[in-house]
Amino acid sequence: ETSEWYRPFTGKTRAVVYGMQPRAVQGMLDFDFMCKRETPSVACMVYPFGGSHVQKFYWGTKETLVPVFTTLKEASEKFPEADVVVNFASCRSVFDSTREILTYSQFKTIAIIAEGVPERRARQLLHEAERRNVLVIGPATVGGIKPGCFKIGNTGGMMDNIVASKLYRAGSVGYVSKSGGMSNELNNIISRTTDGVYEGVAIGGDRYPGSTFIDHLLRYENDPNCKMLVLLGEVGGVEEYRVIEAVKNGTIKKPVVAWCIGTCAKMFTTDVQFGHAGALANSDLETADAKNKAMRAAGIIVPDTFEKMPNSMAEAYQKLVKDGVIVPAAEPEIPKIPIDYSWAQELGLVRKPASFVSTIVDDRGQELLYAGMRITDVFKDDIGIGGVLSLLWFKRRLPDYACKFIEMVLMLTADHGPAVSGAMNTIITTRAGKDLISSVVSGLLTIGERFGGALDGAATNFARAYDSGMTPREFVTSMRKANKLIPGIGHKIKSRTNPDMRVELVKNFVKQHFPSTPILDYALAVEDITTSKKDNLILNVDGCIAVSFVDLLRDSGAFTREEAEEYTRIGTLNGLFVLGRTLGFIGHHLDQKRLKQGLYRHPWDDISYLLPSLDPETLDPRRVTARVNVQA
Ligand code: Q5B
Repeated sequence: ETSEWYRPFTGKTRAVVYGMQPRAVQGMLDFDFMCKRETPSVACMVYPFGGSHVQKFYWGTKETLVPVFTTLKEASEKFPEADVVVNFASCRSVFDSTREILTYSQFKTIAIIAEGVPERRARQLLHEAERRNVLVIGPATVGGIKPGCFKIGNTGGMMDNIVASKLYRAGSVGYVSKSGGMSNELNNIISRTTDGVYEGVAIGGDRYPGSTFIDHLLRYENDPNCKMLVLLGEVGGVEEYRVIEAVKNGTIKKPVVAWCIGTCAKMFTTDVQFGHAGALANSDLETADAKNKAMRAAGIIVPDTFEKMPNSMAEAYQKLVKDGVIVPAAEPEIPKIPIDYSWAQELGLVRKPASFVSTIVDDRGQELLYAGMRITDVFKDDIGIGGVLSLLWFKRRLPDYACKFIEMVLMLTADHGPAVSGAMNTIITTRAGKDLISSVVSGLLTIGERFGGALDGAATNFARAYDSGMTPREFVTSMRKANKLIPGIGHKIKSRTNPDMRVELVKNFVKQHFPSTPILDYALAVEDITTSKKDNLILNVDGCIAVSFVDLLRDSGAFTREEAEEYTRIGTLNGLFVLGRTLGFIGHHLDQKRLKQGLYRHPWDDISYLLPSLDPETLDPRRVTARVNVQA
């Protein structure tokens, strides 16, 4: 199809979308693809914020990039062939943006989507557009659709609706309506009763639309490819009379099927304002009944009720077919429309194995769930940090004494001074100018078998020894024979004579609250043996927490035996120290920052430098080998 004054949209039309409307743009591109257009109808977008960039869209199943410019000038320079603007600017900014669009002579058609444009402003725009011979569709409209060619923004709804109404290929019926919603109904009726829509425009429900019924019907009348006209008017305004006039004076010769909505207004005792701003009869002339009567009198095909409109359309269409005006074309293959994965999933059409499985938290619903417990209930029930940890680590609520125990562990492992490996690392990293996360992580990385991370090892070794029926002495001997240190035994500064009060606190609490403490008792018996050899070989804080936790896992009734073993195996217990000590590391980092401590350099006199001698023979392995060979 060629581009003519009466044909603003063809299969080659390119448009600028004004405003950031990715869904509408995707809808336009999907429509284009379905219509087998060669190029996407959206040339570019204009959005004043965020800088010029490109946005990714689907073109069928593949992806394509649509440029976004911050100015209309740039868009016009880059795409001089674009002659349509779909203006999504809000009612606040639509006046200025449309006025600017009108200054570019390349734009011949402007669709204005915004609702609530002040009537005075709308009339100013209308006047300016007329002066410049620009077709304005809207305001307050979804726009329009030209099957097989071009779709304005969100017109036609979802793709399945567009397929159902056969809007992917041209028919012979041109329609104009006020309402965007009703234009969808027309798409449906026309597709069922005729060979389909040639073009459809919703002019919008305002009192001063940019173009009116007659503007579009005259285009259709002049377009040889459009054979039959449909008008869906409504109560309010006198625009239908201009159509009546055109039919009467022979300007419109093609058959027109029409109906004016709002006939029920007479059932009300007062004036009725329908949904549209313009849908109010200001005189008898403007009532739907009066307009339907006048249209009928002028020779327009007007059914008795809206429900009978499909019959009227079918009859008018069949007559055109019989007269040879319309030769129904063979139906093309129904295009396959790729649907977005998320939508297909919502419809239950696709399934795929998830790449990730998560069983502890769900953030998708209205409320965040910790292991199924609403975050509001977490606070209502005041479950504390111990309760939250039990939900997130064990996916269950633990008894109160267990939650209290967890909190106690976190509190007493929170810090043990700046001299321990982890705190020292954190401090040095902070003093090297690093950020909180780097400093804390460098501290955490020291946690392991020797420092702070002996819990898992202690739990495993003591439990295994106990379960195997070894006496504490046999256990100590077996570890010595295997040349292994017992995890959870020994401390750098604490000893029997200088007891670690943290260990005392744990022991007392556990003895008082836990149902039974066999592994703790076993570890204390081991301690008796190790401390008899050396005073500092006490059951240390790691060891005491670990064996107590094994007793909790095994005997609290909250876990099966398998679960208890698994939690010991997968690093849960070291997690307690990691979590607790993170409190301290953050404290050390903040402390150093507060004190504005400079870069740390360790003094030479505190490092014993023991290097190899400068004798080249001992440094170079080849010389040593050569000498050995000579001797041989
Ligand atoms: N001996 C903790 O060693 C330490 C023995 C042992 C049998 C043992 C050492 C050890 C196991 C790991 C462990 C957690 C390195 C400690 C913690 C958090 C902290 C830290 C803080 C905080 C201490 C002297 C003699 C030798 C050894 C023998 C030593 N340990 N025998 N089993 N476990 N423990 N770590 O004092 O015959 O003379 O050659 O590795 O549980 O990290 O505050 O500092 O809150 O931040 O340097 O509390 O015990 O002793 O290595 O010189 O050994 O005792 O074989 O025997 P020491 P060493 P011998 S809590």
